[in-house]
Amino acid sequence: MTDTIPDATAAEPTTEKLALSWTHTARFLTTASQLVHLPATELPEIAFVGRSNAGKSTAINTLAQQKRLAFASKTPGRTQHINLFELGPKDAPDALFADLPGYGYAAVAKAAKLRWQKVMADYLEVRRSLSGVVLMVDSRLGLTDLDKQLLEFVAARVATGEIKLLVLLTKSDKLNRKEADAALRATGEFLSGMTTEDSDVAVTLFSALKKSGVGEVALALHEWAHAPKPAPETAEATSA
Ligand SMILES: Nc1nc2c(ncn2[C@@H]2O[C@H](COP(=O)(O)OP(=O)(O)OP(=O)(O)O)[C@@H](O)[C@H]2O)c(=O)[nH]1
Ligand SMILES: [Mg+2]
Repeated sequence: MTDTIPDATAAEPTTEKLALSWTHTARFLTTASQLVHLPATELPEIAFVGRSNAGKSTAINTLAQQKRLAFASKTPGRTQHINLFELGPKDAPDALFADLPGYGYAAVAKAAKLRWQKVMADYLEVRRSLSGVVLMVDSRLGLTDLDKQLLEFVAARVATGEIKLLVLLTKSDKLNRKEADAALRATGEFLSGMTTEDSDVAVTLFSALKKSGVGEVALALHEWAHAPKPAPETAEATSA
């Protein structure tokens, strides 16, 4: 493994290897239990969201090729705060990953559950730097009602391309080929309802255990983080 950090300005096309060396730079930045405590940032932020136990923290660790960057656990509800990770060169970070608390864990007291669902919804609504959402869905369960509610929150900004969306069907090592195809098809059908000319929406199988889908996902996130941002005037002009 080299320590070379990919140069966003390099002319050569980004390969999975380059993208993985970029995700490998992920380091802990800060943790916040409330939105107001999150640092304001101009860096594009990619949020990892999904039901409790869907594999969000494990996916971050796998992409970063680090064992204990984000805390993964057999106990659902492990991630209770919004944890931010910074990526890119140390002196010129170029993106943030946000590990969000999972939703839908039945054993959490109702008040706590509602509180976290609210934090989650508020985060998706107010976080200006949010440029991508990675929704982790247990491939054996598929999209649940809560996942669909979350997608509703961001649908308008996904349609305009302001927020990019990637659904990871996690723990795909637990499925056989036929089940994996069926899971991909069902999720793809739902997502086709959110897809427009301007949107960037995709679904893919992912296994931290088998390390499958890791390179493709790193590449997609690298592209999101390094895509040129349209100037606000241009965005207004095209919507007028
Ligand atoms: N077989 C298999 N198990 C996985 C995979 N990814 C995660 N897991 C397991 O699923 C459990 C939950 O993983 P986490 O990454 O902690 O899930 P989370 O979504 O961060 O959970 P919360 O923080 O509670 O919201 C752990 O026991 C992981 O080892 C995978 O690709 N394959
Ligand atoms: Mg977690």
